[in-house]
Amino acid sequence: MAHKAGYVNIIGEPNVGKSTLLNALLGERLVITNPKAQTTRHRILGILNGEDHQLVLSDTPGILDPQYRMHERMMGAVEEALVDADILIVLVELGQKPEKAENVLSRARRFNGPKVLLVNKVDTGQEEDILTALEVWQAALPDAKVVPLSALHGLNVLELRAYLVEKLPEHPPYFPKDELSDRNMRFFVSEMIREKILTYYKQEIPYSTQVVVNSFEEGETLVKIQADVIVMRESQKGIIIGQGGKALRKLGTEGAPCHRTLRWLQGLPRPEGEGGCGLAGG
Ligand SMILES: Nc1nc2c(ncn2[C@@H]2O[C@H](COP(=O)(O)OP(=O)(O)OP(=O)(O)O)[C@@H](O)[C@H]2O)c(=O)[nH]1
Ligand SMILES: [Mg+2]
Repeated sequence: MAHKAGYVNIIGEPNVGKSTLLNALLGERLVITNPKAQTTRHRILGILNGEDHQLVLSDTPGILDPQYRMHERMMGAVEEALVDADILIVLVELGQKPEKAENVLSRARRFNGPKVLLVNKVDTGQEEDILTALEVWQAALPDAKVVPLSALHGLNVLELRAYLVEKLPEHPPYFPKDELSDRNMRFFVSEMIREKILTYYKQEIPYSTQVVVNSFEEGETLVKIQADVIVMRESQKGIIIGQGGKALRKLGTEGAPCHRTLRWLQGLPRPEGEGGCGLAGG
């Protein structure tokens, strides 16, 4: 049988669950997710390899009206994802209204290939609300296949994966079949630290922060990381460090399930349970 391969690109408003869906389709926790909006800043590929197919999934930043230079770069990543998509996934969440999703819908209408509109987070609503949502989204994007989804709880994820494989065009693989992403380890390590910053710090701090990884050293059960956390203002530096260095210590030592993901990316066997991340020094 001929090999099938293609780009499946996920777009949607901030916080609707795009990164959660990418992870669910891959069956791995590759990209970071968070209850705070604007978690994803880049386009990130997650590659799902099968014997006779390769799904190149792409996570993108949530679509918004750019207010900063970084937003402009983030929206550039969304536009790029629209250009090379073979199949487009438009992700919305239950409770969201098409009238307020013009940013997403106008981009989806411009796309000519097969498109799937997924109504995510259906675990949060009643059947009646779900049925109504499916109808209004179908009316808003008539040429899309509209499907309810819970990316977090795995509802319709396997079915979606099978549908995407079925719709893939015949094509040789775009990436070597043992590759899992277009991004390197250093990138994922910095993302994992950023995820902790999103979780532990309030207000504007996560949005004013960048992380640069200088080194990481992998042991059997612990990954030791040396990284710089760059902030925009001097006052934010104090907040990141906290009283007596308490906040930074917490950031540096609290467990994140990064060890497993890092080993998975390298094709290494993984220990049972979830390993921790250690940040060396300040
Ligand atoms: N209840 C419920 N929550 C979900 C579901 N999918 C995602 N979430 C939650 O929604 C929040 C946002 O998820 P993300 O995957 O980070 O969303 P995103 O669209 O990638 O967000 P940005 O990168 O900020 O644009 C997280 O707290 C997820 O756990 C779902 O199916 N049900
Ligand atoms: Mg995201």
